[in-house]
Amino acid sequence: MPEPEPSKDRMSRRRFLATAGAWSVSALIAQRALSARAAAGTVTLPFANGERDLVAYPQKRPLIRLTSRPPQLETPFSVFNDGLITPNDAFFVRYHLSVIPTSIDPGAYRVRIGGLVDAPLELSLADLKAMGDPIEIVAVNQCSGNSRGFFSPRVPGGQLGNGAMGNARWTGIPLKKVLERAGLKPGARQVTFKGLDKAPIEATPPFVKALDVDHALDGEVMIAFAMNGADLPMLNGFPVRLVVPGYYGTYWVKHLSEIEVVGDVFGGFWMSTAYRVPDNPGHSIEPDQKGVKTIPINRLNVRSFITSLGESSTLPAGRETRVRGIAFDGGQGIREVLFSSDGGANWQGAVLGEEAGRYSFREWSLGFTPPQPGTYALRVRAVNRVGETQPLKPLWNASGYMRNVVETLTVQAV
Ligand SMILES: Nc1nc2c(c(=O)[nH]1)N[C@H]1C(S)=C(S)[C@@H](COP(=O)(O)O)O[C@H]1N2
Ligand SMILES: [Mo]
Repeated sequence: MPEPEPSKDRMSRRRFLATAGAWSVSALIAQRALSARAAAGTVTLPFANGERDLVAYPQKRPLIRLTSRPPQLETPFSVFNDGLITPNDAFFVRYHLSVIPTSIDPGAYRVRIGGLVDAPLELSLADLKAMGDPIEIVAVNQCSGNSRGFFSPRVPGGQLGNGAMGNARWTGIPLKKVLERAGLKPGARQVTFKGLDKAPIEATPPFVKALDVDHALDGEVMIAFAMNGADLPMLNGFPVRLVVPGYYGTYWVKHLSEIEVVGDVFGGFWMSTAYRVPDNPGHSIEPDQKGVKTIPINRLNVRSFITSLGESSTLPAGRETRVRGIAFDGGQGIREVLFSSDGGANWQGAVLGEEAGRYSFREWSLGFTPPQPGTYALRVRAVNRVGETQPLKPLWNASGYMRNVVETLTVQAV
């Protein structure tokens, strides 16, 4: 057996490797952010102006590029049929501000906790990891605007297909532990989160998000340092990000560097103006409706997809095909998934796969035998444990958030 290295050397060597890795990654990101890269191919998302390049960024396989400054990348939908966990190199990327961190020295990294606390803290990654046993939660990170490109009438914003979501096993320290160590002062009402990315001009509001104190202390919201057992990819928030199980991705602040406890409802742009939805059960309005009260977007609604077949797939008539897909919600867990092969006239229950946790994608499958050759309109509709389900007609809002209509896939039996 090789002699174990003295721990100090081992530590510095590991740190060196991590830093060197971060540097080469950063150089590549900077380079690719600034210059157009040759695409590895193109895809056409199924709506007008849906042509996109497939581009490989550092630590990423070729993904569907929505914008290049900052990089915004969507996961090709076929990835969701490969397994319940979305691999790190296939995980989507969303940024708002164009100055993104391109070199992070994990040894020098600090997370600051201040505001209405007894003792402001400055934690290194080592401090954070030494705070106790890490927790692990499998959870879906989905962008509020996932599927926005399907909105009709169309709305401004990133015209995304269905790939601005992913399911990963997140490892980190509960935010509760960190806040308890700092000690909350009386009057603490919300906790705000900010990362390292910025806008090129001062006037653009920094990307700061907020959660109520009770939510921040629920023991599940975490400062995550690993994703699927590896360091977070740079583009997904290296070295630490907030993970808010069951909540839309907008709260999952990447490159988390500042946590502040505040005594009011935080009024920053990204909470008080952006990322708000109509305050009604479907979070929807009529396209011409004005003056509706809004609230900050919060929990994921119920969704389900067929992943093993695509639009215009063919399958054999008179023979069974195993149809497969995923379902998820904001954390109640999926109770059942219903399948229809006749556009929603008749429904039957699918078989659910094992539950990897109530925030995870849940697999479903069922045997489907098209009785004769022809066109079949396949639909799936999930129901969660409190009976919430997906609408049969699309709901609409002006930001293109929270699409969860029952989708229809038209396939041919031959
Ligand atoms: N620092 C930082 N964190 C951020 C954002 C951002 O612009 N900056 N965007 C948020 C939004 S809107 C989403 S959907 C998720 C996407 O996470 P991902 O890029 O790891 O897929 O990151 C969130 N965290
Ligand atoms: Mo998002």
